[in-house]
Amino acid sequence: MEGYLGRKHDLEGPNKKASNRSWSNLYCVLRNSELTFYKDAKNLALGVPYHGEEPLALRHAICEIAANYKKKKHVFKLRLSNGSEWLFHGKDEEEMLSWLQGVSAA
Ligand code: I3P
Repeated sequence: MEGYLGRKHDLEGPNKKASNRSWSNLYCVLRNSELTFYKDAKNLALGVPYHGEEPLALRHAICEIAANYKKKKHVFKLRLSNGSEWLFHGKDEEEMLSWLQGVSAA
């Protein structure tokens, strides 16, 4: 699946806050148990990931609704096996839940 989501890097590793903590609206692509980010669909077509980032490996990742995050609605949290944590913001409940399902099943 693919589409735009807001993304915020919360933790770089266990108990280590991410340095860049701002929200970005990114074109997200979920394939083969990996989540890759692009600035937009054109950059996906060109094969150019956002800021040259490596895809996130979703095996052994944990994904759940970010119940503690109160500043936005429709946010879910992804914790990777390396301890890093990311928040993702969907435009509505339905979009958030379909990504949550997709990422959980990956
Ligand atoms: C961050 C930006 C984020 C904010 C974060 C700030 O500043 O304002 O939106 O997260 O707060 O550090 P900057 O853009 O200058 O990097 P929230 O939207 O979740 O508040 P935080 O450090 O408390 O996570």
